[in-house]
Amino acid sequence: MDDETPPPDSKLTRSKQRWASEHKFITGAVARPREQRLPPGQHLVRDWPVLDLGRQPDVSHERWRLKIGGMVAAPVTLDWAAFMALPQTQMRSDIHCVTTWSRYDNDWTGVATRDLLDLVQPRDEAAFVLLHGYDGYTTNVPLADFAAPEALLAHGWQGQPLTREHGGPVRLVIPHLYFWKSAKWVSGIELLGADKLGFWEVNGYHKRGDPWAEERYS
Ligand SMILES: Nc1nc2c(c(=O)[nH]1)N[C@H]1C(S)=C(S)[C@@H](COP(=O)(O)O)O[C@H]1N2
Ligand SMILES: [Mo]
Repeated sequence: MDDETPPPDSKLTRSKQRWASEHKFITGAVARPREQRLPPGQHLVRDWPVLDLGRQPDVSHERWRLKIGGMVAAPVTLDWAAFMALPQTQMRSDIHCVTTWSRYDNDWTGVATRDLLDLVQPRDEAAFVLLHGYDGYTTNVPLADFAAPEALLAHGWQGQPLTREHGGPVRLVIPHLYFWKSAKWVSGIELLGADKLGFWEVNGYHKRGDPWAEERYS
C-alpha cells in the first residue's frame, strides 16, 4: 500500500507520529475478561466513600491554578479558563481503594493526562510524577502510569461538577492503580527524573499500587 502513503504533514501522519512517540508510555496492561473485574481482596460498594486527611480545601474557580513543571520543556500554570479550553475527555472507569472497596462505572469528565503532557512536553529524563494537592497531600506515580490512556484530570462525575469532598474543582483519576494515587484538589504536577515518595508512600503504602497485584503496602 505504498502508493497510499499520506503526505508527511497530513493529519493522519501527525496522529501516527504521536501514537509512535507514545510507545514509551505503554504499561503492558492487558484487557481482562468480565469475570475478573473485581481485583483480589476487594468488595463492591454502591455508595462513594470519602477518604482524605480531614482537610477539604475550598478552592473557587477564580483562585484555582494548576502548575505543571519539573522536567518538562514547556512548564505552564493553567487557570480555570485555560484548563477548560483544553480538549475535554469522557472516561468510564472503576475505582479500587486500598481499604478494600471498589466502585464500578464512574463517568468522569476532564482533561486526559496525555493531552496535558502534549502541552508541557516531558523531557527524555522525566520518569516519575509527584502530584500535589491543595490540602498538602502528595502522591507519586511512574510517568508511564500517569500517562495511561484512561488517566485524566477530572472536574465532572456522572454529568455533574465534581464535589468538593471528592476533590473538586479538579482531581486526578488513574483507574488502574489504587485510589490513593488519584490526588484530590490537585494543585501541582511535578515531573521528576527519580522517584520521590508521597504522603502515604512514606507511611508504608506501596510505591506503585497495582490492585491486580495487591500492591497495598511496601
Ligand atoms: N489531596 C488528596 N488527595 C487524596 C487523598 C487526600 O487525603 N488528599 N486521599 C487519597 C485516598 S487514600 C483515597 S482512597 C482517595 C479517596 O477519594 P474519595 O474521597 O473521592 O473517595 O483519594 C485520594 N486522594
Ligand atoms: Mo485510600
